[in-house]
Amino acid sequence: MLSRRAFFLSAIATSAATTLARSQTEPRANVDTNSATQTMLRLERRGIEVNGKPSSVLRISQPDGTSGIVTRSGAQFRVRVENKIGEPSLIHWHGLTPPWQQDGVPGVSGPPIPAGQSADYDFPLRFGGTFWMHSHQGLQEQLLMAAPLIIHDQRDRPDEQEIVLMLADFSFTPPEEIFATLKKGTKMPPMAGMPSGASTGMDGSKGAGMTMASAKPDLNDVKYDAFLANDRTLGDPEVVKIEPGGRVLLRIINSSSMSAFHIDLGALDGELIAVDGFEVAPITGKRFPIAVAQRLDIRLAIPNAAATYPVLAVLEGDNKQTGIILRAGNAPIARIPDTATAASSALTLDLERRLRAVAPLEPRKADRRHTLNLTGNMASYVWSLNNVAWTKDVPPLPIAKGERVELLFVNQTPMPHPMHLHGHEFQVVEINDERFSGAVRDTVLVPPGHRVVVAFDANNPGLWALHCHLLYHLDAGMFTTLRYV
Ligand SMILES: [Cu+2]
Repeated sequence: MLSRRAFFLSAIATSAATTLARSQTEPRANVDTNSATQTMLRLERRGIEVNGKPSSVLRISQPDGTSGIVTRSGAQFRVRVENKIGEPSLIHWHGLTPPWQQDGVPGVSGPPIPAGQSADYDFPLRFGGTFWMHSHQGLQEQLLMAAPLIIHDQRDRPDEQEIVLMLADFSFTPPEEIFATLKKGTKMPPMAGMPSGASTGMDGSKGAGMTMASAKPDLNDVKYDAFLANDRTLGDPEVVKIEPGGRVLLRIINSSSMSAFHIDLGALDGELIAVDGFEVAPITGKRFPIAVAQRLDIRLAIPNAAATYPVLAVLEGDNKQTGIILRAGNAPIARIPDTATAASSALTLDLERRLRAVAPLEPRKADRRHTLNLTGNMASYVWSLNNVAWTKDVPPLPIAKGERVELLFVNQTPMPHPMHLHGHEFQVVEINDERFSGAVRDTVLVPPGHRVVVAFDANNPGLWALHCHLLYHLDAGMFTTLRYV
């Protein structure tokens, strides 16, 4: 019984904020029911087959079967979520900036939607881009309770074919069992027994001086049965028809619970034009890293000939891969193995350092800086921020409306952590003590031993989650909140 979500949700179930937020989650009084239609999203159970074996998972889809939502910048996000999975759930709109009561974090933004009930959402969409939605309840995300949330805007080209590529990690083992196994520590991590108060990175080094060669990060602590691209493996991949000589916009979403990848475009050069929905000065390449919860928008110019172009995602630190196949004309489709010829390295910040926001934050001195040491104990699988594993009694980080706030993430553990702030876009402004005007985004990777600073404007008052997006780290306590009015 206790295995489910451990203390994370049981602790917040009784939170006082819960009752307050309940009525505010359903702002029906403000809804102009005449002028805009409401999109229905159903949370449902579904069966899928992975490598020929059936499995029961979850989904977020419209009554016509469409997964997630495609909408436009400037429109209202007017949605009703119906919970038909027979247990409580709540959906987070990852990367959006709704009023805090509609952010979809159980016990922080509001209570979960009880089985058989629904909740309404209604807020304006401030910007466009590639976003996504996922359950923030317990370990439901591991059961593929995630979907694209695509917001078109003036950047989209009418002559461009849009292709969404959702990546996920999949296991036939129930998530509660995966979590229990992690807590038992049957896997021998390099840092087993590291005390939770340890203040240095692995091998004692810290910050910029550390190289990946001297300090092998601890990756992939869950052994997955498959990696999915749009719910399929390379044994039976999605084949997308494209025009020879045409243009393609790949919207890649890493909805994995725990897995980071290198996108491999093979023969094609891609132009990276946005990360986490926000425009960057274009960067051309064939390989792009994507951490958990991040998104990449990549433009492709397709050569004018019949051919197939696999778009692959290779697991970091491993050779397992997944992907889809773009097919121009009637080219024959070759089978792609689900292991790459060479293992992929761990993700680094090499690309992050090169990214430059097209619309950076206005230059301004920070009014406040919070340091968040990313801490944990591999052996007992307790993860924390500043050595505090989150409970509802942890006080929110204080900030004030109108402030420019900086968050300094210092990773003192041997694992990389993709850090996500809710309700605000932030800008990456410093890596290992070097300032620069980096990407605007909502999730940033902090590799072992690294120091990353992000800046944001406190322009959306409320109680907001800030956490590692690795599902089992988040559930184990690498989570906190910040609050302002
Ligand atoms: Cu983490």
